[in-house]
Amino acid sequence: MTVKIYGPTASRAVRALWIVHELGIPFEHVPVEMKDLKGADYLKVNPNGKVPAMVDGDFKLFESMAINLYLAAKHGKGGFFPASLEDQALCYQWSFWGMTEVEKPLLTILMDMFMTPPDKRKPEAVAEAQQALPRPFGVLNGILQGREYLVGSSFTVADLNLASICSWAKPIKYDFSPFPNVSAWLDRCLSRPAFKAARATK
Ligand SMILES: N[C@@H](CCC(=O)N[C@@H](CS)C(=O)NCC(=O)O)C(=O)O
Repeated sequence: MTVKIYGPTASRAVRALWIVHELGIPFEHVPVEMKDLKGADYLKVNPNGKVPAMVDGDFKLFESMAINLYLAAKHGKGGFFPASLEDQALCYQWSFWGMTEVEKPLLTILMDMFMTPPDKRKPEAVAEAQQALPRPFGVLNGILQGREYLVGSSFTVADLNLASICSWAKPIKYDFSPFPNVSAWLDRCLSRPAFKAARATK
């Protein structure tokens, strides 16, 4: 069964495209345009009118982290989705943590820099977002001390999910100099061929 991934590459859909490339499973990319997300056809796929969404046979799923954890659990080999319940829980932990602690401030800065007209920019919101990031990045930097990956000793869905969120730090040129372990880990994850292939998906 071919998994369908909905959403333009230049959206959070790239997270799901990364994982299908990483897993090497057959997939169909449906690059539904942002202007069509609230149309009746797409609302049947994801009633929230957001991307990404995934369809696997009769099964529909939305939320990027849930899609990736599902696909990793279903197809992950060689520890990409770890075997032990504890290590699986750590994959959920880092995925939820990325969404709750890191995604919003990074997105605030990204949107302000690239999507917001100059007269609509909100320097206070950007300053608040900049202030929020050192705390989680400090936590991550500590966890990554002396280790290459978040869970066990190899690349897992935890790394993929969190790195896909943290990748937004690149276009905003976030200064990782106080967090060298995060910087090295992020470069390690984003240099994977599957991430590059995901970004090149048409
Ligand atoms: N928490 C959701 C967020 C989905 C989301 O907001 N996606 C954006 C694109 S990156 C979207 O569909 N925006 C259109 C809209 O909000 O109307 C996820 O991670 O899948």
